[in-house]
Amino acid sequence: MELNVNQFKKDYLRRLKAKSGRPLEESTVWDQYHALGSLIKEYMTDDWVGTSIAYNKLDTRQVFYFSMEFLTGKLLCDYMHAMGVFEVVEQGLTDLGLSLETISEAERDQGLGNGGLGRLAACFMDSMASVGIPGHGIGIRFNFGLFEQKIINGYQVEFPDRWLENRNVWEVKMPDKAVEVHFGGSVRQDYIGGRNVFFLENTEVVMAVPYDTPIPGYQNGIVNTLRLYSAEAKTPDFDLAGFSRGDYNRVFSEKYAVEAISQVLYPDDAYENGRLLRLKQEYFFVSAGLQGIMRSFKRSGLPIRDFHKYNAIHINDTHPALAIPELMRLLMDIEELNWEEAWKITTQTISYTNHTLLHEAMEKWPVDVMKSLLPRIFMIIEEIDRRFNQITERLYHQVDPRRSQQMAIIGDGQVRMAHLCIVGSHSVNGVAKLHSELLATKELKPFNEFYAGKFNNKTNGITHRRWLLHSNPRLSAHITEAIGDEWIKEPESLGRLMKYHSDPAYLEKLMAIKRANKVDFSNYLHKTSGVSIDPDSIYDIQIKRLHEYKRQTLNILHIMSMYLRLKEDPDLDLIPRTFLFGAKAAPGYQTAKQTIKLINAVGDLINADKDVNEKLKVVFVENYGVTVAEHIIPSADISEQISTASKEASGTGNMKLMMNGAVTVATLDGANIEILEAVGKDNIFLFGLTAEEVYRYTENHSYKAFEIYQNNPLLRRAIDMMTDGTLNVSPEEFYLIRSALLDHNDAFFVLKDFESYANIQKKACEAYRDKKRWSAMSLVNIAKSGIFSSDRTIRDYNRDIWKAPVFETLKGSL
Ligand code: NBX
Repeated sequence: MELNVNQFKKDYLRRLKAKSGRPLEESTVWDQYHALGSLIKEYMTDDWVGTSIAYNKLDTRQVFYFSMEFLTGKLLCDYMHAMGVFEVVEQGLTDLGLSLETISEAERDQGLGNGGLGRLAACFMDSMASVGIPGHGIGIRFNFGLFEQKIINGYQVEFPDRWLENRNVWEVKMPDKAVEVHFGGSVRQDYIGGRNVFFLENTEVVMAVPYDTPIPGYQNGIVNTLRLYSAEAKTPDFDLAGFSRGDYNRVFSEKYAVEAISQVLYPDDAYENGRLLRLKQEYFFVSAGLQGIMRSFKRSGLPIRDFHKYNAIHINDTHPALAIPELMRLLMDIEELNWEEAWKITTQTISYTNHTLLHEAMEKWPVDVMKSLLPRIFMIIEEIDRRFNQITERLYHQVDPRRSQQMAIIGDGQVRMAHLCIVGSHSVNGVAKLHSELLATKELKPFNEFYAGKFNNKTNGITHRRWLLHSNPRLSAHITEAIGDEWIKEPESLGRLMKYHSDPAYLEKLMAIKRANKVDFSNYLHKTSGVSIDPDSIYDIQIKRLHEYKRQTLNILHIMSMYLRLKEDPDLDLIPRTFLFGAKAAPGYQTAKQTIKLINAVGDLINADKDVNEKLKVVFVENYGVTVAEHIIPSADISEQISTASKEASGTGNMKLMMNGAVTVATLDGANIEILEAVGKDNIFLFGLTAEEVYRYTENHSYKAFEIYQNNPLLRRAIDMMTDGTLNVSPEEFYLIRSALLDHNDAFFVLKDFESYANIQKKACEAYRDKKRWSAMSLVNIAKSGIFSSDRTIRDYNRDIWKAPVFETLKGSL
């Protein structure tokens, strides 16, 4: 948009006064943030309304991305970049004696996600709008996002994330678009007009009230929508009689129970806890979202039989799987289509992404739970299952009679949500080449054989606008200076940086920028936690959820072994190194919580020991999340991507870090393999077992962790450090970690990969000594990161799966 500094200042001062009731001099930072947010949102309004009018007028095919999680983080600066007003606003605020940096810190992170899956959804929102695809998000407006983490005495302690306590400037409540969602009750069946008709009776009704947030594309005038539903008790049924009888407790506890649905995000990533409330959440937003889509589709006057031609619905993992039976229900019970018609529309509308191979993360719901919470939905699932079994039985009963049972949607008294998704959609994708291949050839092999062509790969990506343009302004400017700013819209043109591969001046500046970013981060860390780190040390970063398969344990055991070596030989020639961890553990995941304590205990020991603390430092950053990541990533030298091969579906932090010039220490897992393909083996440090080897060891039970413990003295001493009193803890403190490694044969091959990890770490340090070599490696990583932009990912999805139109702009279509 067109905006000059004077106009902005005038608008802003008026807005600040109106919103806060105070003049600038008396305003608080929060007043200043709130006024700025509300003004920016207003600047966006015409485009937002215009976009939705244009989509309707053009009868555009639209994409709806259903996700339990949207880990958006802060929005202010992203919005300002998208609208092209960043510099003007920054200048205007400076003129007024204010600081954009301070003001933007007042914004609360929208932390409605656990990790990769939720952040991916947020990146996709940005890329759909920027690429020009009519694509919207549908999810839940949780009152509490992922818990806030404090480290107290080395332990993780969880606190509620009250992100809405001072309101959310970006959202718009849409009460007229609220819909009813029904739970429980029973199904009555009638035969009317020659067909079976189903009615739900005596249900519990919950109102789903949408709150819309604008998602502006990058300087293209397109503004899509993220619609999050909040659960409210239905007012007319709110028991007034009970209320007037003075039965307040019951009345309020019912209201409370209804509203519990959108209270809090479940904090488990890669693990299904099977709570009833979780199933309620899943049906709640899926049903609301589909009813909303159906309502606006019907308003367009287009025939219901063409529903799939105008709507593409994508489900982010199995959490929104009930979209399949719910769409069937709406088409049959409300729109009066028959089964075959409804099935054709449903399967052609829905597509599904799988994000994990871990068995404990596979969603399964007991039949009796599903039946009593969602009786009509369960009937439909049973019928889908029955029809599917009929086909597979006919096909396989001679060759492999067990196969149709294996493939069934309902089995062992449970509904297998992944199977429902595969059967009820027209596309199933994994999130990196290796992951998609393992899905098709191992975990879901029978389905891949049955449905030729349904399985495909869509390698993940990240929005380079947030993760480079916005979070690393120095590097962005350095890039633009060299190759122009086309990369912002066409990230693969970052490849042009390759011509500076041997340009000493360019590389030197690149290293100077890294140094400056390291200073910035060390200041930030000092300000927020009091910890000092040395910008001249190597910043070695592992930031991600805490999970055994991600192997923070391997990293910390290696650090412990370095400590032991240094104690023996204080003159060991090591480049000073800062190991930085950021990670939240699921509150019920005890082994993960012990790992946090272990990292902190090792940090306490090392950081206080004068023999080693010139060369080693261990830092655990509290409350890791999107904003903290934006501060850390531009400063990283080494990116730790060390999951057990085959376990990390893709990873996306790996992409953010490479894009900011960090060099990766990696196993051949997830998208690391594609990073290797992009940068070449000289620009990445590889180690460890391959996925194939991991499968082989697991299948033939030939791995003996204890033997490695016995035969590698340094590793043994590192492991024994957990219990021998070196750390200031009781000997039982880390029993789960120790016993996972030694008594349960180390399911994640930490011991097996230790030696090759230690070797590659040595190589990485040697490479770092050679500044020229390192800076060239760093440059290659940046230059080759364009394919990991989510713009590329979104274009892939759209080309192969959604097939929505791509608009350069909507100007002129109104
Ligand atoms: O999805 C993650 C994978 O672990 C990453 O490898 C991948 O890059 C990312 C995006 O595709 N999965 C993930 O984050 N899962 C969850 O957060 C999750 C949350 C709740 C739940 C199960 C899984 N019940």
